[in-house]
Amino acid sequence: MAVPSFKILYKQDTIPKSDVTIKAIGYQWYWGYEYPDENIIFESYMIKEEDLKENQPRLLTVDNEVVVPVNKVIKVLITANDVLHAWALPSFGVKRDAVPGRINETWFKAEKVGTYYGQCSELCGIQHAFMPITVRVVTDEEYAQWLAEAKMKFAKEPILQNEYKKLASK
Ligand SMILES: [Cu+2]
Repeated sequence: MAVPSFKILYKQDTIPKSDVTIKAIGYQWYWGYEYPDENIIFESYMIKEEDLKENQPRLLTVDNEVVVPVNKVIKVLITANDVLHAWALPSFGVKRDAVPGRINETWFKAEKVGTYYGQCSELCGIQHAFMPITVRVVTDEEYAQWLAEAKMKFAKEPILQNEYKKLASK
């Protein structure tokens, strides 16, 4: 895994005022994500090898990536639904246990746009190695665009998701 070398602001104990909050929930064997302030909820599954497109790394590519804006403080709330998992993103110096019934917090601030990969780093069962973490860091404009679509596509309210499907099928 290529780890880009760039400076990250990282201190586990103090979480600065965050611009975006995301919640990561470990399941056997995938990650679920919520953007609690945006009413967004989705699941993130690894893409199987036979379904990868060109240049997509095996074991690390997911169907729905976490998308965050560059140069912003991202707070991550981390928990698990079933057994212990761990949300780890080495490029950002982030690694926190995902514990059922508890919420751990961390944060990061990515200073370069790009796609960053991590993996569950707690042995959580036979498919432990197949629940990657993929974060796409984008510009403010791209984030606003993604957010507008995600608010329908991944809406907590099923009625909005249905509207999205209708629009998308036109
Ligand atoms: Cu896991």
